[in-house]
Parts: sequence; C-alpha cells; structure tokens
Amino acid sequence: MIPKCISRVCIINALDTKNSHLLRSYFTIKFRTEENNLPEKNQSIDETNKGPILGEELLRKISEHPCYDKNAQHKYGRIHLAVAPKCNIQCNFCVREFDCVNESRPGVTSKVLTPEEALEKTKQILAEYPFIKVVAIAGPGDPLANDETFETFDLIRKEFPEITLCMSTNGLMLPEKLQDMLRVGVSTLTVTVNAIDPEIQAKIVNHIVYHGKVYRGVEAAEILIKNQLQGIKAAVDAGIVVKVNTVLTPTINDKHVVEIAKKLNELGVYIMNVMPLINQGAFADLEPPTAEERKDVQAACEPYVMQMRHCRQCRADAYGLLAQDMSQMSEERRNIIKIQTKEEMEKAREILTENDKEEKA
Ligand code: CLF
Ligand code: SF4
Repeated sequence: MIPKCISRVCIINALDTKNSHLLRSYFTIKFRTEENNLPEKNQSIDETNKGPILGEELLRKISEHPCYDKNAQHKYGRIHLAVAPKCNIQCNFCVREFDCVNESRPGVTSKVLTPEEALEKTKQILAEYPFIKVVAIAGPGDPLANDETFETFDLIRKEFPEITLCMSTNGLMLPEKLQDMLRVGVSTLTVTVNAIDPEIQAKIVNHIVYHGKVYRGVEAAEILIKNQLQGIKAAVDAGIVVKVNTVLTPTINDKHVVEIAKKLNELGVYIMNVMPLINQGAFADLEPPTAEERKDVQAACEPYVMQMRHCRQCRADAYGLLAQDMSQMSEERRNIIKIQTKEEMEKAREILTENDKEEKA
C-alpha cells in the first residue's frame, strides 16, 4: 500500500530507473510528510550514475542538509567550525590570509578555534538555533591537512550523535584519511575538483606538498587528480554522500567542466556545485564568469550529475541558514532570526505531531 503522504512526484521519482538507488530506498524509508520534505532526487538523466544506496538515515540527513537539498536551505542551517588553518596545496586563486576559496568566499580569515573551543561554540549555537542540523569543517585551510579536524569531530559526535558531520577538502589526502573520516562519522563530503586533465589542473594549482615533498606542474596535478578521483570513489563506496565543487575559471577550465561532470557520474557523485571564480592571487587578472556563462555550464552538466544552484560561498566560520550567515550579524539581528525560526520550528513540530496522530489512527 502506498502511504497517503506520498505525492505523485515522489512516486515518479522513485520509479525513475535512472535513480535506482532511490527506488530501492522507496521500500525501506519511513515516509515523511511533505512538510518534512524528502530530499530532491538526483536529476541526472544519464543512466550510469552509480551513487550510493541511500538508506533511511542518509535520506534524513540529505533532507535536512541545506547544501544537498535545495528545499532544506530555508529551514535548516549549518555551522562551520574554523579549526583547520593549514593547507597542503596552493591554488592560483587563493590568497592564504583568506578562507579557502574552494568552498568559501574570501573575507578576513576566520578566527581559528581549538577543538575544545569548537565544541563549546557548537553547544551554545545548537542550543539557541535548533534548526542547525549540520556541523561542518571547511577551512580556513584544508581540513585533511589538520589533525584538529578529527579531534573536533570526535568531540562533536560524542556530544551530538544525531548531527550530520560534513567536510570540504581539496582531496589530496582523501585516500589516506578516509578511514579516519569514517571513524569519526563524516557522512557528507565535498571535494573540489577543478580539472581531471593534468595539463589543465597544472594551470590552476601552483604546487602541492605531499608526504613532505613539494611537487609542481603536471606532476603535482597528476598526483592531486589521482588522489581526488580514487578518494571520491572510495568515499562513495563507503556510503558517504559526495558533493563536488568546481571553480568555473574562464579561459582555464570552462570548456572542460562538462568532462568533469561525466566523470562524477561514473563515480556516483550525488551533486555538483559549479562555483564562480573569485579572482584574486595569481588569477587576479582573470575575469570571473558571468551569471549566464555559469548557467550554461550548469545546464551542460545537468544530464550527468545533479546541480547545486543555491550555494552562498560561505565563510569558514559561517553559521545559521545559508542565506543568513549569523557569524556576520549583529546580536540584535541574530535574536530576531532566533525568535522567528524557533516559531517556525514549533509550527513544523505541531504539524508533524498531527500527522503522526493521523497515521496511527
Ligand atoms: Fe559547509 Fe560545504 Fe558542508 Fe555545506 S557549505 S562544508 S556542503 S555544510 Fe554549502 Fe556554503 Fe556553498 Fe559550501 S552553501 S559554500 S556548498
Ligand atoms: Fe587555498 Fe583552499 Fe586551495 Fe588550500 S585548497 S590553496 S586553502 S583555495
């Protein structure tokens, strides 16, 4: 019997054979109401996407993740803990006094926290803003180049076992650090892949530091790409839901991005975020893409992997809803949002309780 809360769209999505992992999940998930929003399906129309099988727990996490499900962005928030200052590569568009621009927008560098300070901040913020469902580490450097990342996640998971742990990385250390990520419970992961062709990647990354040695040019690019792709595959196989960020850089990788999307399809990546270049550092003279150019690239990639179009290029210490970074707000404004959102949460809870009663009746 089909539960009464299922909409026609849900059924069509589940019966869409390109999303067989969702079809399988259809029979295992405890269906929720539309108010609670199931995650949007992966809309890629290529049939070969080998994404992970999404069980009930992962579907819940996606449906409450503001970056992975566009319907969640206005209801649920994330907190970024700036515990990872070091980076192991040098991107040509990065100025190291700023947050990692593979995930963030530049600003004054986020104040680096110790793992203990990060836990305290999380406790305080989650108590005040219960709509925050994701705790993430996204810089200001590369999370996998900093042991504090794992120490922090360990502390957070012990205190908040239900919370989604998210991370963003350049992927250089992904194959080696995946076991640590699984141990601490990371379930959503972003890897920045700006090229899968070493000649193109060599124009984007100045150098990498790998196992204590500095590599440059195509040699550096080959190591980086190999580790990114191997790491993504292993993460997907391990059940992590992977998002890929690609910085759209005119004259460098703009004609190449669709090739990346095809590869992501093969690897089972859940969603791709084509971000506009922020022109600084060695790329200060490059023109960022226009909104139209970015839209065209996203449309060309869409057949292969679902596209994220609501990214806010957050700071490495952002928290709140994506559209309302409370780390940048006055106390007064934060209080207004707190009250408004709590009311909304209460309303949502009432509706869910009513629905539960109806289902049981
Ligand atoms: Fe943070 Fe990134 Fe996790 Fe989201 S942000 S680590 S996936 S919880 Fe989101 Fe911010 Fe865009 Fe990143 S809007 S910059 S995509
Ligand atoms: Fe900068 Fe991020 Fe690139 Fe590291 S990975 S160099 S922090 S943009």
